[in-house]
Amino acid sequence: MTDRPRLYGADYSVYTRIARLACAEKGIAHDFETVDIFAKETPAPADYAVLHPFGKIPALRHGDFTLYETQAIVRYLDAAFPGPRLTPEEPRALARMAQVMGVADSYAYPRLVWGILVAEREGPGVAHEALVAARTCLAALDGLLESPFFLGNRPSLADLQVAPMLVYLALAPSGPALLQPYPRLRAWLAAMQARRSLRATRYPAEIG
Ligand SMILES: N[C@@H](CCC(=O)N[C@@H](CS)C(=O)NCC(=O)O)C(=O)O
Repeated sequence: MTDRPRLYGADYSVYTRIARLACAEKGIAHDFETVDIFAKETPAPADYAVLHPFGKIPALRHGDFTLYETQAIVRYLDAAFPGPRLTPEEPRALARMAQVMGVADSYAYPRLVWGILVAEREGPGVAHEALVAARTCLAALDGLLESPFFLGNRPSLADLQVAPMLVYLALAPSGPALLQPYPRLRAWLAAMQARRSLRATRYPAEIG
């Protein structure tokens, strides 16, 4: 298949960034079309509902093949394109990768991005329960981290799934204090942020 994949999403979006990171890590040339799902004045184009019936970002088109759900997108990109493999073959490593990605989606995204960053920036502030929930999540991620990467010596899709969430957490007013007890996780995040892929996909909020 020779068509360039086309990714639909927004530069501020955690999940769009995960897909863009997969492209960047593998060197996949692609087209990017902004779909600003939160913009009231410029809503997603009417035909976007065909690409994503749940109205979220990102979505991917590759030739006549379309896909939504970020884990599916990054697994497809990793399997269908050349470049460094981001998925291990060994059964336990593969299971661990799936576990970390599941933890990211089920716990880190709601607890760290919405429960802390968005609550502090836009909401009434962070409730005690939200801080407890965030700490539980960070402790679990720290426990799963096999430095230098989640699966040990090689980066995988697990690193790409978690990094955009922790980048946002670190930008929240209480983010640094929440991360403070976890030096290994902080070192991992700093190393991830130094990677070319993360530098090329920075959130507007990171730039200024
Ligand atoms: N399960 C989806 C989640 C995607 C998602 O939540 N994207 C956010 C932006 S980072 C979104 O589109 N939010 C819009 C909304 O919830 O209305 C995936 O893995 O792709």
